[in-house]
Amino acid sequence: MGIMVFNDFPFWLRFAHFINLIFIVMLIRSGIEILSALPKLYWHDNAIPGKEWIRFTKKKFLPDFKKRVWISLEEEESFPSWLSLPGHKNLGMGRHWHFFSIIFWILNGAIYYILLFTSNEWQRLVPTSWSIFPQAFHTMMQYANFNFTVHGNPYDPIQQLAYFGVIFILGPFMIATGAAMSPAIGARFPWYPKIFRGRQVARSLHFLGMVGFVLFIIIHISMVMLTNFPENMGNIFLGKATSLGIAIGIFALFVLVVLAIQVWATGISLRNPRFVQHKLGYVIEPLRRILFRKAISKQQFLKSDITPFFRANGYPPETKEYKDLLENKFINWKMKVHGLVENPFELSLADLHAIKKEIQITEHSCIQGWTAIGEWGGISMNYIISRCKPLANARYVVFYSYQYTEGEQFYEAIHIELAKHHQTILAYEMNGEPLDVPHGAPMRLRIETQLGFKMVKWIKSIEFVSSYQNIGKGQGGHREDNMYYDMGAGI
Ligand SMILES: Nc1nc2c(c(=O)[nH]1)N[C@H]1C(S)=C(S)[C@@H](COP(=O)(O)O)O[C@H]1N2
Ligand SMILES: [Mo]
Repeated sequence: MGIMVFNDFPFWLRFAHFINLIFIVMLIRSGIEILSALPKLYWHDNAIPGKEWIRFTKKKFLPDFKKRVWISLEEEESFPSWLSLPGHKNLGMGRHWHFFSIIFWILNGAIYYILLFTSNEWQRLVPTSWSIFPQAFHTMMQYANFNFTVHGNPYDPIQQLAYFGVIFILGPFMIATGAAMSPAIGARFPWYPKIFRGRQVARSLHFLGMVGFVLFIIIHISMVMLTNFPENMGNIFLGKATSLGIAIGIFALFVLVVLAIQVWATGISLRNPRFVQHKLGYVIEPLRRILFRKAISKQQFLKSDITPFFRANGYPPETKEYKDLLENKFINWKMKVHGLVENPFELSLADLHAIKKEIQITEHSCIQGWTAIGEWGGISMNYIISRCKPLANARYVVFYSYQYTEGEQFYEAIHIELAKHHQTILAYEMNGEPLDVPHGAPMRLRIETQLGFKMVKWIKSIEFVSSYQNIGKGQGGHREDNMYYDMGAGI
């Protein structure tokens, strides 16, 4: 191949680089926020407390319910705002920023790829000969002698390999491991997370990829500053070399812009989370609906896959009403089905047992990050739907719990289409035993394409509604109301 002569960096390339950095910083900080909700990483989907390969918490958490029910909300850590977006236990906010940024990061990346390959710019990045490796070794020796100004076209072999690796390997790897954590994707394509040997491995790899990005950014910026700073700054921002004074000026301005965006996003998330939940939701939600609306669960794990210790979330109900029911082994329990239906009715435990039992072995994904596989036995939501006959204007199904948290009844609303999925069931058995109290006795919801928080435990009643605006704080569920989670719980 002849020697390519490159011109200055084109505007689109410099612009894409700038946009990329803005969103990468956002993704890293919001990702760390998401990590803080379960600051433990595992190599197995059983995610047994104590078996993590790394943890960022000193809190005690026991894998048994003998003395009391430990709930996974107790595992959340409060990370500082300089580190995570927005910090201080705000998983909901972290997720909104992460998903918002990912849309634009991928879009920017896609445009960048297209322009790269429709121009000759790709030839700066993509090595076209194996000689790159001996050359890189040679360059390494020069680096070792503190000679960092190795000339390339414009990159030296080490730079070329590093940039190629980050752009064409690490970037796609982060998308692939991120997608493997989605319960909707894993439910529809159970083989997909298996490529990574499960969601916990994907989560661990996603974390290591983030560490890779951070290291790359630190080294990249250091090298830009240590090797011919004015020329580099000029190339990155103006497309051509410039003087030291101007270089320092643009660098300072650039750092300021990135910082200002971070400070603003952090502040607004802490001060007005509802605003962020709604505004970012407008962007994220339609896309999520297009991607996941049709996704149904095709999971069927083996009995041997069942997780020995299945975490619980949410403390069991403390009300007298529930305790009385429990004392009488739920003989007096009656679940009410009502709202926009032709035929409201009530169900007792005896009624439940007379209805055809569905059994499924599925993987549970808590929004905080842990997973567990369990076998669930119960009745299909389609039974409820066919029996109560929802009216034409019934769009959502609301599940109310016996449980109250700080005076508010736990509930979650789901779209009626979701309720019709064949693996959406009302479970009264877990792993072949009657459902125990920590996991939702006498009956809990299972929706296998969603995150755990939608699966209401200790169910008291079911209501069909046209809108959830007048229920609770109107956001579609207790967690959406109080923790600003996103109602679309497929990722
Ligand atoms: N009533 C009620 N249901 C609830 C919760 C809760 O706090 N209260 N927590 C949810 C969350 S966040 C998860 S991950 C699952 C956990 O189910 P498990 O306790 O059976 O593991 O229950 C969901 N259902
Ligand atoms: Mo959860």
